[in-house]
Amino acid sequence: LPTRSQADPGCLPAYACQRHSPLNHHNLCFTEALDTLAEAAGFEGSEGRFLSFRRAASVLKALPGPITSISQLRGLPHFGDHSSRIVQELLECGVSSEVERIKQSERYQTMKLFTHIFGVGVKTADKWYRDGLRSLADLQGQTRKLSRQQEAGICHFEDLNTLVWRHEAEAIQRVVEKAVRQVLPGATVTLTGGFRRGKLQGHDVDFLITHPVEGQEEGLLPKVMDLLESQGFVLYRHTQSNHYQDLKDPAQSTSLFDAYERCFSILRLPDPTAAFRPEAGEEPCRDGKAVRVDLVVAPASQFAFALLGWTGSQHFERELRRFSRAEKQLLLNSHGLYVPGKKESFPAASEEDIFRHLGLEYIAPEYRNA
Ligand code: DGT
Ligand code: MG
Repeated sequence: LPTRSQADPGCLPAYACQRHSPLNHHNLCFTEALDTLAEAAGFEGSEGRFLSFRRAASVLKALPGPITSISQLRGLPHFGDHSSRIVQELLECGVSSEVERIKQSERYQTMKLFTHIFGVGVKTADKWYRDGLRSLADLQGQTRKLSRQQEAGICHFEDLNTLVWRHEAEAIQRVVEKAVRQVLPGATVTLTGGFRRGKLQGHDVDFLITHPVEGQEEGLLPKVMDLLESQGFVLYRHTQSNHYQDLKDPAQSTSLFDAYERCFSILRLPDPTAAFRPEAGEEPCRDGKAVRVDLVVAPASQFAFALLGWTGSQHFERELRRFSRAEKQLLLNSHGLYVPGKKESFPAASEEDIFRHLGLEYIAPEYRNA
C-alpha cells in the first residue's frame, strides 16, 4: 500500500529505499524514455548522467498516479532540467526527439546488441564498436579470441534474449532444488532477483542457496553442477569459490559484486510438459530452451544480507547502500552491514532486521522495483 509520503508527491522521499516502487506503475512512457537515456549514458561511460536519469525515472515509478502536467514535477527529488525537458516533450508531442534520435543511432543499437551477449560488458562492447564491428556475424567472422563465456553467449544468443517466464523459472527451481537436496540434505533454494519482486518475466533466473548449519554449504556448487551436468541440464558453467575470508576489509566492498561461492551458468530448460507435471519430470528434454541461471551460496549467518542484495532491483540496492553511507555512516553490502573500519557485521536474521538497523520502514520485495 502506498505510504503517506506517496499520497503527496510533493514530499516523496529522496532515496528509492524509502519509497514503495510497485512493478506496475503509472508513468511507463516517461520512465522508458528516461531509462533509455540512462542506458545510453552508461554506454558512453557517463556515470553521472546515468545516475541522474536513472534516479529521475525511479522517482516516477513511485508516484501514486500519472504525470499529466509539467507542474507536477515541481518539488520532486532528482528532477533536473534535462529530465524535466524530456517529460515536457513527451507530454506535448507524445515522443521525445532526443530519445528517438538515440534509439535510431547505430552506436546505441550496436552497444545494445553487444552488451546483450552473455559475458560482454560496456568496455568490451565499446572496443568492438571502435574496431568497426556491428553485428553478431561480424564477431563470428573475425579471428579475435572470444572468451568461453562469450562463445556460449553468442551460441545461445537467441534463447538468452527471449524472456524467461515465471513458470519456466519455477521448473528450473525444481530441477535445482532436487540436485541441491541430493548433494546436501537440508539445504534450501530461494528464487531471488526480479521474480522475487513479482516479475512475471525476467532475463535470467537467480537462486540463493543456504543450509541451516553454518559451514555445511561450503563447496556445494561444484557437486551440484556435476550432478546437473550428468543429467544433461548444463550448457555452460563457471564456478567461483567463496573468497570472503580473503577480503582485506569486507566492509569496503560496497559494489554489487560479492565474494560468495557462485556459479554463472546456462541451463537447458526441462521438458515443458515436465514443467507442469514435476512428478513426471525425471528425464530432461535434450533440446530445451537455454536460460541464464545464477546460483549463489551464502552461509546462514549472512543469508539475510545476501537475500536483500540479490533481490534487487539494482537501483534499489544502489540506493540502500547510498542511504546507509550518507545518512547512517554505515557500509552495506551483500555480506553484512558494517561500521567503517570494523570487520564485524551487525547480525541480522531477516531482511526486516536490516531495514530496522538502518532506521528504514520495511519495504516488501514487490515494492522494490525502483
Ligand atoms: P532481470 O533478471 O533482468 O529480470 O532483473 P533482476 O532484477 O533479476 O536483475 P539481475 O538478475 O541482473 O540481478 C538481480 C539482483 O542481484 C540485482 O538487483 C542486483 C543483484 N546482483 C546482480 N549481480 C550481482 C553480483 O554480482 N553481486 C551481487 N551481490 N549482487 C548482484
Ligand atoms: Mg534476474
